[in-house]
Amino acid sequence: MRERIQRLKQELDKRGLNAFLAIRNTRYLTGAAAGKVVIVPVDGAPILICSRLEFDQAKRESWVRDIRAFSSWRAPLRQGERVYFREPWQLVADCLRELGARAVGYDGGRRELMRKLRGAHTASYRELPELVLELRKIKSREEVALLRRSAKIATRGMGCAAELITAGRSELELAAETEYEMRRAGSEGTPFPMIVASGRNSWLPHATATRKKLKRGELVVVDLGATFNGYVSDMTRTFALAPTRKQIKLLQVVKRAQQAALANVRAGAKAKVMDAAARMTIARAGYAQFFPHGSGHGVGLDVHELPSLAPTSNDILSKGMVLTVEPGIYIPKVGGARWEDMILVTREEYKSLTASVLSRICR
Ligand SMILES: [Mn+2]
Repeated sequence: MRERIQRLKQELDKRGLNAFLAIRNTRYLTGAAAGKVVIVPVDGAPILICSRLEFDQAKRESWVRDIRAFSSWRAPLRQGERVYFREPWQLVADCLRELGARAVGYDGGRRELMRKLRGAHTASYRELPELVLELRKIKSREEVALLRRSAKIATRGMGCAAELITAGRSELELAAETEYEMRRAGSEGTPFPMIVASGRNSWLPHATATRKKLKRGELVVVDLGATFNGYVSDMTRTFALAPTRKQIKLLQVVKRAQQAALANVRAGAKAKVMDAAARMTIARAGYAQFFPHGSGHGVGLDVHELPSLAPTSNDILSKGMVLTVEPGIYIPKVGGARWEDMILVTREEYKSLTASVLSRICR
């Protein structure tokens, strides 16, 4: 984590900035889930700013020594509490003044805080969200280990969902049982509301889970994720209950499209080439108009990170990236199918972090 700060400092130096305010990347840079802003000066130690009620947690979680808490009102303090009776933006302004920062980069977000900060400390502020996002693209070994654990829990959840796919069960019942199983297996929570989309819900790519019961003749899209030490996973399988021929074809094409994308993974390859391979497979089957999203995305502390696997992407794959590959086809009145795995890009190709859960796809 100190290395992340070092690399960020190099980027600041290159751009002639004195300091960087990270609002969206506090956990990545400091290790603290608690924490509002981290100030990284180009020379000197980072300062982590949090609310008073997060102070003890931030101290426990972070390697950063300089932790300062704010409180909007004056209150009696316990011994050892380092609390400034300031608004958050005032405390940030004080820190920047103390550092003599005249050129400050920041990672976006919190418009209100930035507006007030501009009024409280005069400096040139530059919004540079890509600075930390670029660093986050490549995962360290420790991060890969956590993502592997997270993916393993997701795979276990998917195994549970696979067992429960039966006509008569509701989408919500399936989601509840699966989430319970993942919690038991060590997940800190779902990074997004779990999707169980059956029948007419299956062709809505962003459906969640409803009281609707599964029926024969339906496709069921299950998209879920787990969280381990903050690192999330993302995996999708599509199940079929007494499917029609057309539904089976849909499933086969989507799996083939994923294989086509995966065949293009290696360090140095363009991300959009993976997407194009999946898109071409789907187009050849006559379904081009039914694939409205990208073919995948990076995963880390957030469920959608760089690289992006879309036709407009300029990302180049590198060793150490962790990403999902998830083509989908959604045909109204027929069904929706999506197939998603998480992979680690290696020098020559990739390693899958989610296991297959191939048995019992069709009932
Ligand atoms: Mn995904």
